[in-house]
Amino acid sequence: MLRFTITFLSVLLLWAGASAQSRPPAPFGPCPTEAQLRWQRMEMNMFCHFGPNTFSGKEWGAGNESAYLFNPSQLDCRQWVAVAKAGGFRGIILTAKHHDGFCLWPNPASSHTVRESGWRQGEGDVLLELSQACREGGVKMGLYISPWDRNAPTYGTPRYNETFNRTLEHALTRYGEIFEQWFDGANGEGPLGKKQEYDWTQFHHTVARLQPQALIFSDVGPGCHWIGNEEGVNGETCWSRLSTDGYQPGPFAPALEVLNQGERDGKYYIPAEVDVSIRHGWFHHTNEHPKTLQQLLGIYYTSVGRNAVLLLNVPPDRRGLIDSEDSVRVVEFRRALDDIFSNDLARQAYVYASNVRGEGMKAYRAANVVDTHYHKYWAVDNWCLQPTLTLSFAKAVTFNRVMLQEYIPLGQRVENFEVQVLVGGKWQTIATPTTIGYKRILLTDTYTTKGVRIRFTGCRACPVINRVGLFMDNIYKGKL
Ligand code: FUL
Repeated sequence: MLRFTITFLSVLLLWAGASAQSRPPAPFGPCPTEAQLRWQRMEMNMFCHFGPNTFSGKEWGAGNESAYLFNPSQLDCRQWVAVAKAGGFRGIILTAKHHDGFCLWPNPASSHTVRESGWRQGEGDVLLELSQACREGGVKMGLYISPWDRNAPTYGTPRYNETFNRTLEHALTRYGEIFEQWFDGANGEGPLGKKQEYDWTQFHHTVARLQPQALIFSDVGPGCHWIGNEEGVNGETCWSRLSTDGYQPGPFAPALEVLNQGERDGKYYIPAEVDVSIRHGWFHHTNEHPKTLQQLLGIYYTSVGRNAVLLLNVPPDRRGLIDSEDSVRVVEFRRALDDIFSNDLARQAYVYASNVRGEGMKAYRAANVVDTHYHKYWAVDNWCLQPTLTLSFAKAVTFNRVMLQEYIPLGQRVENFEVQVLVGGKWQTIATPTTIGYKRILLTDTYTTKGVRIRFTGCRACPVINRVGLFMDNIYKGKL
């Protein structure tokens, strides 16, 4: 009887184990919300710095500029949207209010706005025009609203929090859906300047109440976070996690290095956003010129290629139009990306994995990594933390870029891996990177081979991979 019971129990345990493996892997650590996932999948958005600084030639206005300074002669937000679309940018974030306090919409909580300017007899509203153009063009709209305000008379007193909150309420209720609310951490008041204790809790509640799907950007999130520099270079290791309790945007943010790499054991899921300008400054200045195509490609690899969303600033000029120098560069950038990434050589591979979850269940098969369906992935059994994925080719392929994507709805799980190629019948290691996250693109030397192998050497939970790609880039000449 005892023997029978033990046998029965073992069968039951085995069965339970097997059926656990037939279910998808359990999420690991903090995971993205649906809004964060949607946002990460946008990959590239366009930033537009526009306001009195465009006309004064400054980067930080003092706040006492005449509202009449703002006077674009041919403002056309449809042209901005057209440029964004041509570049493959999915959203546009506009500086609705920069540090000088000037509002690009008739904000009732301020007396320094388009309403006070002579532009369109004070009847103009840039946010309204952008929201209409975005809706027509199928591009999402986001808002930069600077908490630091050099014009608001109440700045530096608790009353300013009320003013700022009303500003937010107004901007977030009149222009349709906002995908991202951008809070800048900059404050140049200096030791003798005004000190404002921001009521972040109230501001965040206001955004969540009025635009629940909007991601809040700041140095520390909570929706997405700054990477600690404005050069476009995210950390090679990048965890989409941060422990932000007790921290604030600005001087009370975590160390720049922490922002640049995220935190392996961070408490919250807060992915990285890379904000960088196509020009030297954030605002358009006639004596500046856009970055080269090579520089933009480098930025792509150190942002989208390192588990971040790229927010590229393309600033409108005094006419209220994007300069043709910039729009041409944006189009070249898109063409180059299409050229590099349109031919995924991995799709020709026969893919074999050392383990496939649930005794080789079709749903988790290795070939899912060369399928472009986002929600199809290769998964292994829970105990399998060091699997190997092999791509073999009937005809040798030549590549110098390796792209991997983890299926992040289940968390970020890979900590180390190796890429190998088959050379003269032997496996040769060509890269030993660390994290993957939503997307990682590796720049390697050029290899011609019939075999590529990914060895997962350090995983915090069984890896879940939804894409492996191999590409040949003949355009970017730089090294990262
Ligand atoms: C910084 C600001 O001070 C710059 O003017 C710009 O808006 C940039 C995106 O963020 O912190």
